[in-house]
Amino acid sequence: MTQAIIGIGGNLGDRMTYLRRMIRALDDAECVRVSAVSHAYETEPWGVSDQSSYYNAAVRIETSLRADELLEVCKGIEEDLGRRRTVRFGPRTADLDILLFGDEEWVSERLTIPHPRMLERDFAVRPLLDVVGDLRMPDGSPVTDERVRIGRVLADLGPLEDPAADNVWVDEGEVRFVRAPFRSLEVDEHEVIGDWVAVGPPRLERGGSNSSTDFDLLWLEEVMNDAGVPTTFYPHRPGESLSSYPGVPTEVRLFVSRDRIADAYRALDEAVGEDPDAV
Ligand code: PH2
Ligand code: MG
Ligand code: MG
Repeated sequence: MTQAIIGIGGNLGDRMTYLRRMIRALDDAECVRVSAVSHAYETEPWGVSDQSSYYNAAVRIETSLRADELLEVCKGIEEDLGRRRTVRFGPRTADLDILLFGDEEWVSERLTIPHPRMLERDFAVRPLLDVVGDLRMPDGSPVTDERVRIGRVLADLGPLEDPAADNVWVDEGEVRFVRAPFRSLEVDEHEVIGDWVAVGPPRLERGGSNSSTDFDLLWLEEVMNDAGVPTTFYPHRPGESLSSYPGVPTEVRLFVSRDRIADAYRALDEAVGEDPDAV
C-alpha cells in the first residue's frame, strides 16, 4: 500500500459538487481508498487570467496501484466528469493531479512526481497540509507554505464529506452510502436468480462496481458464512472481473438463498450486536 496525495480542483459548473464527485470517484475506484479529505478552498485562478476562481482540495488515499496506474484512474475520472477542454491551465470542471506518491519520484513524459511546481501553489499546499500535517518531499525536506506565491487561497469553505471518517455519506442532506459495519439488510427483489435474492447494505444509490461496496459485500459475506448462511456472488467475486474490457464496470451483487433470509437478518443482528460504530 502506498499513501498518495491527490490535488483536486475545478472552476466550471457547480464547483463544490465537482469536488465531491471527484472524492467519491476516487474512493469508488478499484484498489483506491480515500483516507482523508482536506477543507475545500476557493482560490485565485492562476495561469490563464481571464477565468473564474477555482475550488481546490486535497485527498489522501491508500492504494495498491503504481503511480502510472493511478494516473490512468485520475484521467478516467476527469473524463467521466466531463472534462473536455484541453487549454493548458485553462478552465475545467475536474482536474486531479498526483502531488505525492509515497516517497517515490517519477519523471516521464506523462507524469512527474512530486508535482514539480506544487510548493509555489497555495491552492496545492494549503489543502495538502490539512490532510498530512508533517509531510516531507521524497528528498526529506518538509512541505511548508513558505514558498507559495501563486493561486492564493481566497476563502476556506470548510470541510468536505470524508468517506473515510464516517460510514454514512451525506450528500446534500441525503444519506447516500452506508459502509460496514451496518445493521440493516436490504433485500433487493429486483435482483433474483432462481431461489437466490440479492442482499446488501441499505445503500440508496446504486452504481457500478466500486471498492467501497465491494468492501461492504465482502464483510457481509463473512458475517453470513460465519453464521452458516450460504451466499454467492454474481457475476463474479469483487475484484475478479471477468470483463475483457477493464474499463467496463460490472456491478457485483451478493445473493442469499431466499429460504435463509430470516437467518441472514439474525446473523447480521448477532454480528453487529452493540457495535457503537454500526449504522
Ligand atoms: N489549476 C490549473 C491552472 N490554474 N488555479 C487554481 N487556483 N487552482 C487550480 O487547480 C488551477 C489553477 C491547471 O491545472
Ligand atoms: Mg492542475
Ligand atoms: Mg492536471
